[in-house]
Amino acid sequence: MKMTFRWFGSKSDTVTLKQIRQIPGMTGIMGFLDYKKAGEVWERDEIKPYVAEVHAAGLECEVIESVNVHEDIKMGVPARDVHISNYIETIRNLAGFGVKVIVYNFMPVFDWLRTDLARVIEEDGSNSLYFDEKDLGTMGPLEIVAKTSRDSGGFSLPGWEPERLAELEKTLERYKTVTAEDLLRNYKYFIDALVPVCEEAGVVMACHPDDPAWPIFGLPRIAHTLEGFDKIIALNDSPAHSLCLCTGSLASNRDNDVPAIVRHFGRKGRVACMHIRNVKHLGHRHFRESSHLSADGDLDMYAVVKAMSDTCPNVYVRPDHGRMIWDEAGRPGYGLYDRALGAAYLNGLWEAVNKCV
Ligand code: CS2
Ligand code: MN
Repeated sequence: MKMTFRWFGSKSDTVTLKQIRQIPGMTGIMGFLDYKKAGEVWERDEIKPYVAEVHAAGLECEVIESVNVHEDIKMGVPARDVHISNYIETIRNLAGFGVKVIVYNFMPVFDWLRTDLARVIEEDGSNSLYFDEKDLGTMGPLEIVAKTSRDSGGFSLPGWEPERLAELEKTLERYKTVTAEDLLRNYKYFIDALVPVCEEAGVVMACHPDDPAWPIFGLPRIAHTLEGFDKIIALNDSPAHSLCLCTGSLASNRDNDVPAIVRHFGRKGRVACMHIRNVKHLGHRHFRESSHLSADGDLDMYAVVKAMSDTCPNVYVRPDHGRMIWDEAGRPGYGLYDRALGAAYLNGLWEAVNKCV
């Protein structure tokens, strides 16, 4: 396990590299240029200073996240070829600076979705990201986007690029004729084009699950169950076509046995990295994010870490979203304190699991 932390860059993150470096066991970051639009090339002169800053702080930068896939690729329209060649250029550029894993998702239109970014947890006064499908029913896609931007406190949120969402109405309309089968076929076209370049450049593509882990707003979604990921993995046999198993995204759907999913793909050698967080179910399609501790949520973190240790012990890991605690103000889900506690807890589980053989 290589423990890392998501970092949005010195201009955009409330958390500093020095703070990240001081978290016990931290080896690197999962990086992100939060201003890039889906489909744009990540240029060498943008990547270079970011990576140099991370290295100067004594951290590695081997994983990059949210190199977002343009909707034309997911929809499979002719314009996709330009976006695919841009994506390939980005892969080469990132590889040139030592990046080994690229995390992305294949969700139409939306990345993750919540109905409240700061729901107060009554027991202790902390707050966290929250979802209740009932609230969605009354809101609809345009309202939820407006609400999320309003509530984000001015912070950029991964997957919620304003340019992409400005086109929302049009994009939703264009998706009306795209089925889950089409999406899978378009995925194959995309990944088949990337894999030879990845193999040559020494980069692994890691698909992040749909969040929440079921289709929303009638849009096709294919990456949220063991069976769905089996189909995705079968699209291309290369180990360069891999997964980023995000436990909180997967566990939003109670039907998912997350440790079993980790074991299944870990044994196949198709887990490149993991995002680890916990969720607390409050009803049907109604949950909030909890602290990482097993006792605070519905995921058995010991079982998750054990599955990882047994089947994919060398993966990159980061504590995904944390709650806002100790009066911290920052980007929803991405403050320092609770994620640092999460990392410390995961390090403890890791030590215990590996000593108890
Ligand atoms: C994040 C995602 O919120 C999360 O779970 O990990 O936004 C993730 O970075 C993207 O989906 C990857 O493209
Ligand atoms: Mn995640």
